[in-house]
Amino acid sequence: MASEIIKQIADYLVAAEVEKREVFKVTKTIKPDLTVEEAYQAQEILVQKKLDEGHRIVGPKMGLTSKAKWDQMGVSEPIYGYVFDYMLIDNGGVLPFSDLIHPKVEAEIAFLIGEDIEGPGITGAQVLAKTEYVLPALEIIDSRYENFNFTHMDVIADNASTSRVVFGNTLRKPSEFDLELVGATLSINGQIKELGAGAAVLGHPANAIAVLANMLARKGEKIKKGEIILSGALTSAVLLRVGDFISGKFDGLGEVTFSVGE
Ligand code: 0L1
Ligand code: MG
Repeated sequence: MASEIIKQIADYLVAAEVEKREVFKVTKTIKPDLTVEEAYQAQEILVQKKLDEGHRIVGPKMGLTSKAKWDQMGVSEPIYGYVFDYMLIDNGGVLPFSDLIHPKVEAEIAFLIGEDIEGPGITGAQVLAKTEYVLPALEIIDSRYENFNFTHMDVIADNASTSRVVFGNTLRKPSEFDLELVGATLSINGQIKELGAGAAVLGHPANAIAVLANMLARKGEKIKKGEIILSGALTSAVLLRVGDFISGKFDGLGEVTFSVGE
């Protein structure tokens, strides 16, 4: 049973998202000694609030999946959050900037899950065997914290900065190619800003989904058939501005685009 202070953290972060305003990190304002377990409790309350409002979960997502990010943040484990239906933007669509605080975009590979995946002990190979399709995606992250300034615990409570997602239209069987070798470029207004490969995500994007299954198992949950799961960024995240046209091009998986409107 979550304490009042954990509920207060969830309320604080939901209000920041709804009111589109940045806030100081909760480890500064509410609970300096917040633990990882408590941060996930706050995230669960935040997720439940969205479900109670009638929103639907598209799937969990993985974040902080590169060694470089772990070293930067002094952690050694990725985090997860949840993507909801209201966060989806059509491929080629428009992201209204005024809906968000300070959005950034990153290129990812998503997994459409064909069979439930229940940890512990799940491997990347088992994930691939239970994946129906992979597809390209652009994730728009929008930390509710001032200047994306947070600790590992803060960002977990903030639903891993999850904000919007654009999925591509090309669905491929994962057996058709080597996902760790899939390259991607992220361009803004025709200029390549970032590039990367699937191997940037824990050596292979399927490994990130395996880690997710094993993390969910700690609280008796599993990855479910039909979920579409972001596996983590192949590229660094790039700050967006009104008027930007964003294109992510993925080897063998096509292009994903959107524009930033007012
Ligand atoms: O999807 C992600 O990797 C975001 C995780 C949180 C880190 C950030 O907001 O930069
Ligand atoms: Mg991401």
